[in-house]
Amino acid sequence: MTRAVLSLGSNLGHREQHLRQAVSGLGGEVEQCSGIYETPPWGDADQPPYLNAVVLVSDPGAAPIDWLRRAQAAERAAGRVRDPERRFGPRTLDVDVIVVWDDDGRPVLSDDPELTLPHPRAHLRAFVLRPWLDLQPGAELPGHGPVAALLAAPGAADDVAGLTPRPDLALGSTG
Ligand code: A4P
Ligand code: MG
Repeated sequence: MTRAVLSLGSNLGHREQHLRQAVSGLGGEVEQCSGIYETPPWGDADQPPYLNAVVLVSDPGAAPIDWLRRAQAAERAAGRVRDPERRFGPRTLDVDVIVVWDDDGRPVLSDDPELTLPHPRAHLRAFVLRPWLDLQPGAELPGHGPVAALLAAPGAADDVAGLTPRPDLALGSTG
């Protein structure tokens, strides 16, 4: 049994549809979906704005690596094309594994480049932390502390004001 927080992002094509299709194909139980935020591009400014959201998922039969495999399958299904020259460039769908908890509720820690846990850049990203906090107000990012504090810290704090809630859009179930 594992639970996971997955982040979803899209800035090409029918962005909302890409996010919704990803959620419907993750398997296991989608326990909670955050609201959707419109966010300015991070890391590579020369691209369209993103829609971002996070989901809380669980599956009695899923190992941590299974969440990565499912994330990558969702990206392929959205027709994502990787540009090796643009690491942080535009994409129909990006699904990242932010944190995974084991059967006992302990966070899984990994420095394996294939699946690094928690996600190595999550603590810097308002577009991950803000929707996650909406779902779990007491959330903690292992090794970094409370998500609420990270959102107030230099790095993410400057970006929070740029996030625009999109209550006109939804992932399909309520958070
Ligand atoms: N990998 C290792 N750990 C993980 C993990 N915890 N979750 C490996 C997901 N993947 C993980 O990922 C590169 C490699 O990371 C994979 O081989 C995987 O095994 P990728 O999906 O092939 O490449 P990527 O998506 O270009 O890299 P990455 O690191 O996911 O990109 P980022 O850092 O997510 O940047 N701005 C806004 N506003 N919103 C966004 O969503 N997204 C990006 C993408 C840039 N700017 C953005 C947004
Ligand atoms: Mg990714």
